Amino acid sequence: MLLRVILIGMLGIGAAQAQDASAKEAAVTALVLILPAATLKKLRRAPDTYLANAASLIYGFGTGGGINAAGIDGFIAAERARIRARDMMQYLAADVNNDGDISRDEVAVLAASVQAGKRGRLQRGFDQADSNANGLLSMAELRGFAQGTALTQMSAADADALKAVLQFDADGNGVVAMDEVAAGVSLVMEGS
Ligand SMILES: [Ca+2]
Ligand SMILES: [Ca+2]
Ligand SMILES: [Ca+2]
Repeated sequence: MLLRVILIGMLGIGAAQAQDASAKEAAVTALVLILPAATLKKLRRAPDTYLANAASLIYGFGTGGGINAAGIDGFIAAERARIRARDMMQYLAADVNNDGDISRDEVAVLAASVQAGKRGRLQRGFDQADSNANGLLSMAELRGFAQGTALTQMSAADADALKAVLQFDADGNGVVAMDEVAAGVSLVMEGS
C-alpha cells in the first residue's frame, strides 16, 4: 500500500513531490521491487524497444489509450492463435486430395517444392505431429502440434512478462495508460 501511495505521488501531478529526491528514490525502489527481474533487464537494456512494444500492446489491444488485464489476456490468446494458424496452414496446404488428413506422401510432394532447410523442418514437424505414428496427420493431431508451437513461442513466461506491464498502473485504476508506462520507465532508467 505504501509503495502504491509513493508511486501515485511520483507519477501524479504533485510537482512538489516530484522534486523531492527521496520520494523519487523511493518510487524507483518500489518499481524495481514489483517488476519481474526479466522485465527490468529487458527494460534497462533497451528502454525504447520496451516502450515501443508497450505502445503496440496498449494501442493494439487496449481501449481509450489504456489496457487492463483482460486486454493483455486477449493479446496473448490472439498471438497463440496466430502461431497455431501459421503452423497448421503449411500442412493444410499439403492436403491436395482434400480428405482432411495429410499423408506422408502429400507432405513429400510439398517438401519437394521448398528449400532444403524448410524441407527438413516440414518432415521433422510431420513426424512430431503424427502422434499415433500412422503416417497420417489428422486435424486433431495437427491442432495439438500447432498448440505446442504456440505454447513454446508464446510461453507462460512470455505471458507473465506481458502482464508485468500492469505494474505500471500508478493510479491503481486497473488500466495501464501509455503515460504511466513512460513515467515508470523513465523512473527506472533514472534510478539505474
Ligand atoms: Ca489428404
Ligand atoms: Ca496420425
Ligand atoms: Ca492507471
